[in-house]
Amino acid sequence: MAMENIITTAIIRQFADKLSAGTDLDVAFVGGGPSALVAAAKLAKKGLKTAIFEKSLAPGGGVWGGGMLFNEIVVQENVLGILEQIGISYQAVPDAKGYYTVDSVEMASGLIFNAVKAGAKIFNAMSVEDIVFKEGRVNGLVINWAPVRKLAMPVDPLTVIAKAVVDATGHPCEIIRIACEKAQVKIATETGGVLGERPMWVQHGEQQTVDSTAEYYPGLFACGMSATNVTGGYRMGPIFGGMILSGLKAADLIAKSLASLEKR
Ligand code: 48F
Repeated sequence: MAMENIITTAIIRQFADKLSAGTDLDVAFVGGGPSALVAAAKLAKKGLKTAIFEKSLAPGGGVWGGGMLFNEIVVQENVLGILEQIGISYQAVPDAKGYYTVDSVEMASGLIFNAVKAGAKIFNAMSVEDIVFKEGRVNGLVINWAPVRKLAMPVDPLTVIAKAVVDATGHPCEIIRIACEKAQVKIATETGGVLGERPMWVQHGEQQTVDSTAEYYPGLFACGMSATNVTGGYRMGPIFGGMILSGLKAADLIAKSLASLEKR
């Protein structure tokens, strides 16, 4: 076989195997921002079949750009342990006890590497355009190549089945909105719908992100900024402790929920 054919068929076979395995999951994340990367790593380490579908070429979401493209982010003391486990370094902010800066490229690449090494599969350049909804439960995702969506090509999507779906799409909370609008479900908020994000208030935003991380409908969870948006929380800008804690909480909630599903 020509060397060109060897390379081509190796890639096609390997990717086909990976994608086939990724169509029947325990947990499917929509979006590969920091909260999803942390949650997916924790779930994969527990032995759950976990994948992230990310529409951009590079997962990492809002981490890469730091604050206004100054590629540094801020984290708080209570997440240093997890950064140390991954091997991500940080620097104390002078005169602000408990706050640290992290190089955003190191943070994004560290979180991605950690998730992949834990066993989570990441499918990049793949856009989630719908959910699988049946028997009163969110059962999976409808996926397509991101460029296909961008170019509005009339190409039918494929489907992923998952016991738990996580909206980790950040500010737009796209998947919860799809559930409300297309499946016409009432989610677990005061109004039964998305409350929408409030303006900047750093301390409140950080805590609300963690508090809002929840299962909003059977089979449908939200973490990170998506959860904040669903519950009408405040935004918080380039401080990321809340995203990491939200990811850890999401992993615990999902593991517990799947364990109770197994028992039924
Ligand atoms: O927004 P994002 O980084 O997720 P997050 O974990 O973190 C938020 C912070 O980055 C930042 C912040 C920090 O304090 O406020 O905003 O909540 O990443 C969301 C990811 O989801 C992808 C998108 O490209 C981004 O990488 N995404 C959004 N919609 C889709 C999607 C979709 N329909 N299909 C696939 N990926």
